[in-house]
Amino acid sequence: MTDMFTMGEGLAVFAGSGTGPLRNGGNFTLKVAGSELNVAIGVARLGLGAAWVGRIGADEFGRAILRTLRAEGVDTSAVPTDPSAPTALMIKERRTADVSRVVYYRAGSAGSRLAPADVPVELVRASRLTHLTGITPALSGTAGEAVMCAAITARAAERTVSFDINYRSALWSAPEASASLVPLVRLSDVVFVGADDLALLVDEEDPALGARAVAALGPRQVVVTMGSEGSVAWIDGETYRQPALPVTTVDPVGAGDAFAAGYLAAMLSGGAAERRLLQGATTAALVVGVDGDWEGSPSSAELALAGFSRGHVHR
Ligand code: KDG
Repeated sequence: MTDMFTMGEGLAVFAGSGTGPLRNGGNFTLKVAGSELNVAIGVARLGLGAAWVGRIGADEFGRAILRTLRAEGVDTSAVPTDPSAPTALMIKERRTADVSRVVYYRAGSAGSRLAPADVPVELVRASRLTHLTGITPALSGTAGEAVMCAAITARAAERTVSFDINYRSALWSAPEASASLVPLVRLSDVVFVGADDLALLVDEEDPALGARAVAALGPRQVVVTMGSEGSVAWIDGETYRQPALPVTTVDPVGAGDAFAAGYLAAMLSGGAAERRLLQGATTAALVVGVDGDWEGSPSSAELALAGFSRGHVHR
C-alpha cells in the first residue's frame, strides 16, 4: 500500500538567475517542477510514500524529471515515456524583486498527451490517497479524461481523493475551467482552492463562507488559501483558521503545492484539522523562503525551522 498517488505534467524549468525582463539576456538554471510532482516530493520528504505519473518526452528534460523524482524517493515505476512529443518547458522570470512571471511552452507536449490508458489502475487502488489538480484537465481533453478516470478509480476503491483547483488562466478560460472542475470537486474528499479561484466553483466571495459552499458540493474538507493572509477551512462541519507563518519570500511559486503536501502528510499521519493546517502553513513558509517550486520542502525534523525571525542561526 502506498500513501499517495499523484498524476500530472512534469516540466523542465528555466529559472532566470537575475532580476529584470528576460529580453535583457542573462543566465538560467535548469530545474524541474509541476504542481503534482512538487506535492509528491513534499510528501516524500516528510517521510511518506509517494508515487507520481505523467507522460515525459524521450529527451534530457524527461530524464531530468525522473532523475529528480527518484533522488527524492518518489515512485516513478508507472511513468510512460512518449517517444514522439517533447517534455514541456516553463520559463521563470523574476520581473522585479517582488513580481515573478512564468511562461509555458507546453502545447502538444508529452504531458498534455496523458490519457486514461496511462492511469495505473492497480497503483491508484493500492494508494491511500490520490491527489489531482485542475492544471491537468487544462492541458487536453484526454488529460482531463485521465484525471476523471483516476478520481473515479480511487473512489470506487474507497480511497481518499484530494483535488487542488490550481486555476491557470494561461491555459484555459474561467468558464471552461468551471465546467471541468466542478464535477471533479464533487468526486473529491479534500479540496484546496485559492480565494481568487473560489468564483470558479461557487457564487460566494467570502473565503469562510466559500469553503462551506464548496463543501456543499461534496468534499468534507475544503481549504481556502489566501497567501500572506493564511487560510480558512471547513473541515467535517467546522470552520478553522490558520495564519501564514512569518517568512521572507524568495520565490512564491509552489506555495500552494507545499501547503497541500504538508496538509496531506499530516492527514495521512492521523493529524487533527488544526495540525493539518499548521503543517500546511509551515511547509509553505519553508518552500517560499527558498528559490524553486519545491526545493525548500522540509523533512519532518526541519518543520521546526519555520517561523524564526530573520537572521536566526539554528544551532
Ligand atoms: O504550483 C507550482 C506550479 O505552478 C509549477 O510548479 C508548475 O505545474 C505548474 C504549472 O502549471 O504552473
